Amino acid sequence: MTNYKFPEDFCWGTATSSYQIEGAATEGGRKPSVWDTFSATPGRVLNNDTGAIACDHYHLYKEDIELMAELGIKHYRFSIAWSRIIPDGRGAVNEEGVDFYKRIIDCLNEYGITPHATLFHWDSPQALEDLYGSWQNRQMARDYADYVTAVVSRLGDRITNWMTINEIPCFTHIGYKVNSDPPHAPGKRVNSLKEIWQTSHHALLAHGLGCQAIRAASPVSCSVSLVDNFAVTVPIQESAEHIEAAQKAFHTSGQNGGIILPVLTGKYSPTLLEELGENAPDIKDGDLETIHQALDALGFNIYTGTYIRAADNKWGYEILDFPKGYPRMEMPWLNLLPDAIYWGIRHISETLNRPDLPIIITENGCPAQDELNEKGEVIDSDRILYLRQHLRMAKRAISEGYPLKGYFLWSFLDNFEWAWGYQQRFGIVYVDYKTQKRIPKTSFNWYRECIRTNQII
Ligand code: GBH
Repeated sequence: MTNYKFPEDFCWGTATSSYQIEGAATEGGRKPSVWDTFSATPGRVLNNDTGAIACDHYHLYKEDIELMAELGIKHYRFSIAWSRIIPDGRGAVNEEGVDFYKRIIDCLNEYGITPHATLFHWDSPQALEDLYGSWQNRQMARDYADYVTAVVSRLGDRITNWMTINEIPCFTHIGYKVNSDPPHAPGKRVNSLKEIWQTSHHALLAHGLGCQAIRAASPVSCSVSLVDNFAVTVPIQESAEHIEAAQKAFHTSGQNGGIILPVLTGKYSPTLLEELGENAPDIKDGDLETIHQALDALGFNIYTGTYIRAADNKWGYEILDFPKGYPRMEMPWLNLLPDAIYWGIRHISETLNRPDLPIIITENGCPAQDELNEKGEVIDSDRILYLRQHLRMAKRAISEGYPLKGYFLWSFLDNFEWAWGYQQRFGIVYVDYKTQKRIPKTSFNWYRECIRTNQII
């Protein structure tokens, strides 16, 4: 029989982020983030939805954590909102905001659920956008590091798993790119590709300074990681020439050459820099050393991938378009490609030659057209299909000896899906936004059984 068992110490979890679930946008001393401003601007978010109330997790966190305990997760990844901790972005710390996260962490610890905190999941203080254009300005990295020091010096006695930043390409490249669709906050058009790459360079610096700040402020030894959604190249056939093609393509696919490469190898991809020419970001002396910090793990957010084949051209590979009828989940970009979870892990270990680096799947999941049936259930067998196939490929990576240590399903609850508002549901728990009632979906029961038996069922 095929063995679908996971290692005894495998970490099963779920993930969420602050702006997507908390609500209480004006409570507890919080001030606006760029996402509050962006979603309040008509036409920016589908149906003009905003995160002002979201899942009201700010008030309902106890019930939510109780439900997590019922699910049986031993790990939970959430994010901390900068604008709760330092509402003006820099300067005075709002202790009431800190207290909210103390309550969350204490409650998780009571249930034996290990907290993992992402220090930045896109909701940067609006004040810094107004003051100096947030990620357009190098000062943002220093202000981020001060915010990190404020958090870790206050919460470091209760939590030891820190993730600096979630998905740099999203809030930089999709936040500032001309005509990006759908856009991300602040949704500002900058004039050149160089300015876009400059925003992600500043975010890389923030990550590096953030790592240093965490280690300096933590009262105990802790784990520090980055969460990235690097682009995954999948060989169309698993034969030597196509695997080699996928490896070559990995270095410059998506934003890989200017994000995951500098973080893990200390260098931007030379091919990317050459292609960018005068659009390459300004890199000051010492920046790459700051960015290339030792990490305890890499967080890998994985939803889809790209097929590659070997080609007789100057690159040695070709990126294959998806055919029109290719199977997709409920998002235009979400092509079903479970092999990408395996290849992503393998590319870090093998292609970037970092077999030493433990990998954690920090997000994996999909939206579905979830509906309550007459029995009041949500039978999301499409989500189970998606998750099961991905876990099988994750297990393949483990069986082949790659260092995959954990899996956080995105997401615990249906939530505010950025520019898609509430239309897209990613949860394994259904949220009735009118009543804030939580209804576990069929996938919740399936995942609970996987966790309980430590295998894919
Ligand atoms: C993650 O990003 C986020 O971390 C999380 O907050 C979010 O809720 C979750 O995924 C689900 O979306 O339209 O072709 O330009 C996902 C990564 C990167 C996927 C940008 C969509 C745009 C593709 N996203 N990508 S396209």
